[in-house]
Amino acid sequence: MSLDNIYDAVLNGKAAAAAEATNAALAEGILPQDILHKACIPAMTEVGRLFEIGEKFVPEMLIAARAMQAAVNILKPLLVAADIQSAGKVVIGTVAGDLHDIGKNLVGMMLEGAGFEIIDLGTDVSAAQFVDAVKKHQPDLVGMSALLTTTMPAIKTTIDALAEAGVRGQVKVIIGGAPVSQDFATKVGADGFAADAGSAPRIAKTLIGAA
Ligand code: B1M
Repeated sequence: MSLDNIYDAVLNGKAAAAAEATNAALAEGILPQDILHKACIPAMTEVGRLFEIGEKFVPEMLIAARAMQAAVNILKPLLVAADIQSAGKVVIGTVAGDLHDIGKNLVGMMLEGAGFEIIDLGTDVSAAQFVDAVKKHQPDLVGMSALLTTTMPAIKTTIDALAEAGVRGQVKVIIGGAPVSQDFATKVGADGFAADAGSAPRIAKTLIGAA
């Protein structure tokens, strides 16, 4: 059955098979939102769970995310046309002075896999750019990634800038990156911390009350 094929293809990181099974499911008349919610998202949730318990690793998570992307690329125009509600909108970026984006991209893909709409600001994103993006896109969440001990303070600078601009109250802030911890998140006033891309969707949903 096509949904099982899509689930297996995403779980095992087979992009071509995921695309083929998605097209087959659509041809069978399965709704795009059912393909997303009953095959793609459960598969990525399982990938995240396996990553959290150490049974999958970063490369496997990346290829699973790419396989899911292959399915989502087919579904996206159909979902937009059907006006499916997203799980929430996330503005995400790597903070000022920091060019590391592999982890941030992975988190973005996992969030997208969980049904979030992602606005990716890229790397070296200044506090002002985050503020402008919040004003422009009105997201539910702001996600910040920092990989350097020297750029971690930019997370606090950005949170402070959101407050100064009067938009801190309208978003939840989730942060992560190798040197970042829950303790640091608490100190700088972030709402949440995710240690890895596997747990990020669960924590993001909890933060906006969509868990
Ligand atoms: Co750089 N680098 N790097 N680097 N680099 C580190 C981070 C470093 C630990 C290496 C080392 O010295 N051992 C070190 C930092 C030391 C420190 O600050 N204490 C370091 C350094 C020093 C530097 C430069 C200063 C080197 C130099 O030029 N002298 C320089 C800085 C450039 C800059 O940013 N301004 C630099 C440059 C680079 C490259 C450009 C060469 C490259 C980045 C390429 C890219 O990202 N496109 C690079 C890389 C690849 C690394 C290492 C080797 C790998 C990072 C990575 O991608 N990990 C790294 C050493 C290491 O970590 N072993 C290192 C895989 C990735 C999946 O994990 O990013 O941790 P990670 O993301 C995880 C979690 O942290 C979490 O989920 C992800 C997936 O599970 N997460 C979030 C991340 N963001 C999140 C956001 C969330 C939630 C969870 O919510 C929004």
